[in-house]
Amino acid sequence: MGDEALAQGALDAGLSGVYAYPGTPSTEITEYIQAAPEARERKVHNRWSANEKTAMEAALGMSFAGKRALVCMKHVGMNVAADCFVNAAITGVRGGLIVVAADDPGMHSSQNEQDSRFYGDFALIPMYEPSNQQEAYEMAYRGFDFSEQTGEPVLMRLVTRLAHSRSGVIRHEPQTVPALPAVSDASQFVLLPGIARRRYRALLEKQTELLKASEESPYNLYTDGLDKSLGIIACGIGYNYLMENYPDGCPYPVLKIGQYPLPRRQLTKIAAECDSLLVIEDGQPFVEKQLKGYLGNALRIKGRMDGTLPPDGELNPDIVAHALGMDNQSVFDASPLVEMRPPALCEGCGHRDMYTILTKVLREEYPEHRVFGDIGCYTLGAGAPFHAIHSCVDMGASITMAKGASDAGIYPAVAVIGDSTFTHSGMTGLLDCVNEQADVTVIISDNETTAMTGGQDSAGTGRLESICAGIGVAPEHIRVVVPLKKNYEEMENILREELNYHGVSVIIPRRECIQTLVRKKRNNK
Ligand SMILES: Cc1ncc(C[n+]2csc(CCOP(=O)(O)OP(=O)(O)O)c2C)c(N)n1
Repeated sequence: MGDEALAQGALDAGLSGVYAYPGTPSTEITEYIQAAPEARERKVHNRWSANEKTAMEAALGMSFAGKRALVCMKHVGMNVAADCFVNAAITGVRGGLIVVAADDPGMHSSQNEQDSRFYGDFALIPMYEPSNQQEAYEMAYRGFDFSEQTGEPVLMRLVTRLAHSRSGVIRHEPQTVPALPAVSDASQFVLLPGIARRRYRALLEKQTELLKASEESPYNLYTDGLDKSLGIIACGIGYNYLMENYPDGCPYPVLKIGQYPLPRRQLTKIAAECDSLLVIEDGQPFVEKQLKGYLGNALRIKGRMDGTLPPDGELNPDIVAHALGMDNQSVFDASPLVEMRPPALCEGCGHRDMYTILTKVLREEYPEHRVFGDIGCYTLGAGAPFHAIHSCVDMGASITMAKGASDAGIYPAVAVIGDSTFTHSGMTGLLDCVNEQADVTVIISDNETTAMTGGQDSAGTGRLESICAGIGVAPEHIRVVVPLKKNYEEMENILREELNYHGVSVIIPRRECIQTLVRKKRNNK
């Protein structure tokens, strides 16, 4: 898998630690390192972090100490890590630091399809975008050196189709990298305004060096073509989608982009040679927009913005063929044959019992209720048969949205959040509730794992009650129940009591995820 190739590249480059919070399609990078014998032998750090921001900060700390660190997250994780991420460009790094953002064009398992390349551009750091698994390996293998040379973190952008598809990969000799000395003049990392201004100017000056590196990069490849009526700029996996349509070579000049900032020299060359340009990029029109700035409007630029390619969703070889006036049907369309099956909670899942009681009590006795949901398996409570939640926005938003709605007079305001999401970013919202004695009922549906992404460890397992008490929830309003049919009456009573209490209460229905339970039983056998 692209994820695994990247992980192996990082290991072969002398990685000292991976820091990550699970998120599709990035999860398998960390899982691969967790399972790798060489990671165990070399004691490469590989435990899950509480969220993407803590992961990013820990990796920066490892880099500060002179060692090579990898941070992995899905695209929306970049929003969580952004504060440290953007400032890490200003502090710079010591040990090589690669930040992986795995984007999900087409939203296979995400709530948006934002393009992480904007983050790299915003932070003014170099970026890699592999077009295949081998490049994912190469970029990780060489990226730490590049990060150490430039003194900057490198952002590596993947997309789902590359992260999760498979190919053979040729490895290089594993490197044994002596750790660099830790930063001794720590003022580099002390972003007081006087230092930050100086560092920011240095970062701006470094852009010339980064541009030169892009222009000389083997990942930015110009291939000439006879037909100059069109020039094609193909980014990352977009290059694969293009070349699948031309097994004998593309008739048009092609500029393959795998490294940013955009290589100005090659862009000017292809623009000067061709009558028009087509930009093929998965995600948002990141390059297409910049081209209009580089090249002005004199040249016709086609892509997602002028409708040559669709403005949203994942690209594929057929969509690219269509944009080029060809009618290939290489992708088999199974939709007429397969009935749509919306995802649903597993049979035997504790979230089901929680929703059974919650919807029963709320619908029968509190018709004005609103339930603020969160992100995890329990988001499936939005669908049939429960139709139980009225919002799902971002990780942690259930508690804080319930608070805001309660502040605005909604009663009862209920939040439903999972255990991993609670420790990811729900805890701080709970503190806001406690500080204002908000009238909210928080249900932490605890299956003792991070189930949605495949059952990774959950940071607060075994400690949720003490965390809530530590935050200041009154101990008598922290209620633990076992969500099973035989306990329905007790669950109903507890829910009613806490809904009628006009302060902060936390109900924790706790029962192990049915999937991890089955897996454990199978492994024990
Ligand atoms: C910022 C961000 N990071 C990661 C994810 C991926 N993700 C979706 S749900 C989830 C965790 C859910 O775990 P938990 O809250 O315990 O609920 P469960 O799935 O176990 O019911 C993760 C990591 C995401 N959607 N957003």
